[in-house]
Amino acid sequence: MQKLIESIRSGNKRSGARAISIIENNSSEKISLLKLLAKNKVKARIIGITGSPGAGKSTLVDGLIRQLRRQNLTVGILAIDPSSPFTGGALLGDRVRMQKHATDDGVFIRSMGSRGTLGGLAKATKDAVKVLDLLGYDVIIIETVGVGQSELEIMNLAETTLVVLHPGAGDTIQAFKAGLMEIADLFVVNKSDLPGAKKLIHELELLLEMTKIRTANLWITPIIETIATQNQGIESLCGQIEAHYQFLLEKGILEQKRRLSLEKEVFDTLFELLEQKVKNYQDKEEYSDLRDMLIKGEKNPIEIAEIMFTNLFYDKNE
Ligand SMILES: Nc1nc2c(ncn2[C@@H]2O[C@H](COP(=O)(O)OP(=O)(O)OP(=O)(O)O)[C@@H](O)[C@H]2O)c(=O)[nH]1
Ligand SMILES: [Mg+2]
Repeated sequence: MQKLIESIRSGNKRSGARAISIIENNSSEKISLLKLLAKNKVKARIIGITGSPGAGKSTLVDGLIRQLRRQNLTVGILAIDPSSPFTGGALLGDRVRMQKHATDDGVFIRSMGSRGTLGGLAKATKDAVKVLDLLGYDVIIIETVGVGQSELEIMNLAETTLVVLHPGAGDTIQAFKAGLMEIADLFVVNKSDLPGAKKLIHELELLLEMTKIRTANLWITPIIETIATQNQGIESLCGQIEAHYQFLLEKGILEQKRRLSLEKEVFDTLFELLEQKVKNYQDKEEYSDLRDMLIKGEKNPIEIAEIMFTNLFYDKNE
C-alpha cells in the first residue's frame, strides 16, 4: 500500500485511478489506504459545481479547465452522479465531452456513481479528493448531476460552490426548493444567449433579496452570466471564484470549515467501520442462528437487533 501511495505522490494517474477503485469497491485494503492518505493534508483548491440537469455544468467545467490550464494550474475533475449505478468507467457523458483534455497530463477526469459505497457517496468523494490532491492537482472540481440530498452533501466538500441555472427551465423555484440557494457561493446563469436570461437574473435577485441569503456571512453572492458554449463569461467566473476564496481566507472561514470537516470525518469513518462490521456479521454462523430464531418467531426484530448490537462490540474473534 505504501508503494501505491508513493506512486500516487509521484503523479502516476493509473495508481490514482486504482486507489479510487479501492475506495469505491470497499475492498479490504480500503482502511489501510485511507490511513496513509490521511497523513497528507489536502492543499488543492476545491470547487463544486451543481445545478439542474442540462444546465451546462460540464460545458462550464470544460471552460474552467481551459482557463486554469492557461494559468498553468493542473486540474482534477470528479463527475459524481448519485443516480447512476455506473462507477469509474467511461459511461458518463461528461467524460466524453471532456475527452479532449484526456491527453493533457495536467488534467485528470474521473466519474463516480452510486454503486454501494460504504459510508455514502459524499464520503467516497471526499476520499477521492484526497487521492487527486496527492496526485498533485492544484484545483479539484467536483461536478454533481441532479438535485438531491446527496448532491448537497457532496457540495459541502467544496470551498466554493457554483450553482448553475439556465433560462426557460423554471429553475429559480426548483433550485430554491431543492436547497440550492443556501449552498450557492456563486450563481451562474448559463445559456444567457437564450431568451429569458434577463428574466431569470431578475427572479434570482428578487429571491436573494427576499431571503437575505445573499448577505449571510457578509459575502454578496454574485450572479455571473455565461455562455459556456462560446466560452463567454468564464474569465469573470474565474475572477469571482478567486474573490470568494480570498474572502474565505480573510474571514478565517476556510480554517473553520477545515476543522468542521475533520471532525465530520471522524464520525463518517466511524459509521463506515460500523457498517462494515455489520455487513461482516451477516456472514457469520452466529447470525444465521439469530435469523432462524427470528423466522421461527422466537424473537422479534428488536430483540435480534439488540443481541447483535451487543455481539458486535464483544466479538472475541476479532
Ligand atoms: N445555447 C447554449 N447551450 C449551451 C450552453 N452551455 C451548454 N449548452 C448546451 O446544453 C447542453 C447540456 O450541456 P451540459 O454541459 O452537458 O450540461 P450539464 O449541466 O453538464 O448536464 P448534465 O450533466 O446532464 O446534468 C449541451 O447540448 C450544451 O451544448 C450555452 O451557454 N448556451
Ligand atoms: Mg454534466
